[in-house]
Amino acid sequence: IVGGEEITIDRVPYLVNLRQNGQFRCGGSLITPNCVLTAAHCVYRITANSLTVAAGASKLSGNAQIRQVQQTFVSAFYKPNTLDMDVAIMKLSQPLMGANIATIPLCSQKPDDGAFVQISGWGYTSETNRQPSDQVRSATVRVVPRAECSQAYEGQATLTSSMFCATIPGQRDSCSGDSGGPVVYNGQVCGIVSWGFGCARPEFPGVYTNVASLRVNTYIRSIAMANCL
Ligand code: 4AZ
Repeated sequence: IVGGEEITIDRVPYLVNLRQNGQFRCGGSLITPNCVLTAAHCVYRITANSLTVAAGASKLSGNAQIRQVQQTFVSAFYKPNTLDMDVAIMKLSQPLMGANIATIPLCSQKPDDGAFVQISGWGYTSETNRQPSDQVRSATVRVVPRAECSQAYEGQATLTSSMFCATIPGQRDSCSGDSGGPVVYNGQVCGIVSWGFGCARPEFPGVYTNVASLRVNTYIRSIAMANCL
């Protein structure tokens, strides 16, 4: 997270981190005690048994509750080259519960243009300082109108209906390592950190998977219904 502030995990008890062979990789959101919502690009072509999920600790180095990932469900519509439909669900071997751990409901309506939404994670604190933050951070960013964001990325990347953009230009943004983590609005997870050109560059908003888009929402709910309850 670039800009924003250091927080403690009790402020974002649904935020978890994903590790591959013990090494921090991505964020995620606990949507039921045994399932985590994340980005497809965080788990694509990675074997589930190399992955663990950590919850309930503010610091990456802290005393977290850790669970094995039992199975990953990457959207069949995910396109690795464009990051269209960048959504996956991880089923855990055992439920996560206890102090500073809670689930968050799924969003059903995309936040309006101009709405302030909260991002959080352990990702880079600047584009150039290429290391995760040991302490969890959060920032408030503003949803950017689709036309404006499409124009910003014109000729370089395509904004699909499964994506939306948010930023405080030049000041606050998600960055590498925040991927997979939540965008929260009205107590619901409305976005998944997905991509962007650099971090907090004034001309390039952060891009998020639109949890409320019909295809994304249908996918998440069908996997959750069958595997997470
Ligand atoms: C990344 O590399 C990444 N500024 C995530 C989010 C953003 C940029 C890069 C958005 O995982």
